[in-house]
Amino acid sequence: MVRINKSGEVFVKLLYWGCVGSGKTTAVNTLYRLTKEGKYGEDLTPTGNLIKIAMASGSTLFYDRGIFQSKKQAKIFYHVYTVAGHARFSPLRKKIFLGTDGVIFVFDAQRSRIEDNINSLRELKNVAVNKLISEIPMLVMVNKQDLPNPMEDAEVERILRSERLFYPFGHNFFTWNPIIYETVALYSNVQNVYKIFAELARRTTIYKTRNKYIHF
Ligand SMILES: Nc1nc2c(ncn2[C@@H]2O[C@H](COP(=O)(O)OP(=O)(O)O)[C@@H](O)[C@H]2O)c(=O)[nH]1
Ligand SMILES: [Mg+2]
Repeated sequence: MVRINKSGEVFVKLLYWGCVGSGKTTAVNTLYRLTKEGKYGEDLTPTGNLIKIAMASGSTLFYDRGIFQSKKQAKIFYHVYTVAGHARFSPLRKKIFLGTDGVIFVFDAQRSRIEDNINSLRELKNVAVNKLISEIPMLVMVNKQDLPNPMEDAEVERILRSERLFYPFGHNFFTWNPIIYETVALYSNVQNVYKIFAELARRTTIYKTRNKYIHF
């Protein structure tokens, strides 16, 4: 939940979720580098360093966490987390999800990973108990577009529809359907990493206002 302290600072919690190895940590690393360099006139600036708690393999052990501050609205801080994707860390993911204001689901675009992606998506749905899209904005990365024969956004949209995470035209939530971004999280070849983050931040702010006045 968005928290505000006495001096009016606003804290927003955003989460990258997805199966092990889909590119969550890489995406946050790249976001950190892009915003730190500030080459592209991004609104965000990182405050402090990224905290990464990893196994020897480089795989996330507990979570990664970074804090980004908005330059335009200096009182807004985004606390960004990634979950550890290994199946055995399911209880931990549930804890990290608590209080989340927005989610980026990271699909691995490699076809060999379809089942892992879907299992991870189902776990997220389960943990979020019907709040995705209706109360918690969600966007989707189809990551690793630089690898051969990647899954495309239209294919992922079909999966979201069959998981009931994509509302039909005319539905109240239609305009809040997840946007699906084809991405490359690697800094060297980056594609859409900042764009998706900025859109999630934007939606989170709108949802906050909306949820205050509109009850579902
Ligand atoms: N080719 C390619 N590799 C990627 C991309 N994103 C991440 N990776 C690689 O995938 C592996 C797992 O990435 P990581 O960020 O640790 O995954 P996480 O488990 O979701 O945090 C690493 O070797 C990354 O370098 C991408 O967009 N393209
Ligand atoms: Mg990781």
